[in-house]
Amino acid sequence: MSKSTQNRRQFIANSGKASIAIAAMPLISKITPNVFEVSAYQQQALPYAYNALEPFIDAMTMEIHYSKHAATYAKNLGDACTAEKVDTNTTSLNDLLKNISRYSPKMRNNAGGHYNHELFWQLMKPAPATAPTGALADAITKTFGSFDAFKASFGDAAKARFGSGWAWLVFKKEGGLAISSTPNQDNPLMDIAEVKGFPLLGLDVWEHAYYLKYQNKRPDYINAWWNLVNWEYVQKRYAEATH
Ligand code: MN3
Repeated sequence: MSKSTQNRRQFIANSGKASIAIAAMPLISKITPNVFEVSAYQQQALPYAYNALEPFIDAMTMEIHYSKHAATYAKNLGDACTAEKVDTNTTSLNDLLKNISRYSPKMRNNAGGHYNHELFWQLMKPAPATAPTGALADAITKTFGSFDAFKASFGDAAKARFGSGWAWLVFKKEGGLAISSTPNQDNPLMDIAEVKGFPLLGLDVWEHAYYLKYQNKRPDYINAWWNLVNWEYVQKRYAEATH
C-alpha cells in the first residue's frame, strides 16, 4: 500500500470514528470547557496514556476507571439532565453542582461522579514536581504548619473516609484552605457539602481506583499517589480561586 493510500485509509477510519463519537453524544454543551471549572458535560480525552502513571497506578486500573466507571457517570449524567430538564447549553456543571439539593440522587451521584473524575485525571501527571511553589505553597504552610503536615492530614482524611468517597483540599467559600472528605461522589461545590468551596485537589478513594494493584491497602495507594500530583495544575486552580 502506498503511503498516500495508507494516509487516506487512516483518515477515513478516523473520520468514521469521529462521526460515531459525535452521534453518540446526546448533549453538546455550548459552554466552553474551562480547565478551572471542568464544566463540559461530556467525558474529555484522558490527558495521557493508560500506562503513563505506572508504577503508581497500573494501566488496567486506569483503563477500567476511565473507560468504564467514569464513562458511565458521564452517560448517566446526560440521561439525568434529559429526565430532569436541565439545559446543558445554559446551565454550567458548576451551577448544577451548586444547586444539587434540588435534583434527584441520580443527578447528585452522576454530576458529582463526572466532575470529580474529569478533575481527577487533570490532577495527575507522570513525573510531576514533588511539591507546590509560590502562593499555594505559602498558604499550605500557613494553614497546616508545613507541606509534610498537610500531606499527613490529607492522607488521614483519605484513610478515614469509611467506604467510598473522596478526600479534598478545598478553598473555602469564606476563604482559606481546608481539608475535607465527602461520601460517594459528593464534592465541595455541592450545596449539601459539609465543607463548601472550590476543590483544589481531590483523591478518589473508591476501591475501583486502587483495588487491582493495592487490594485492601488503601494507605499504600495514598502514599504512592503523591508521586503523581500535578502541582502546577493545583496552583492554577488556586490562582483562579483567589484572583
Ligand atoms: Mn473513581
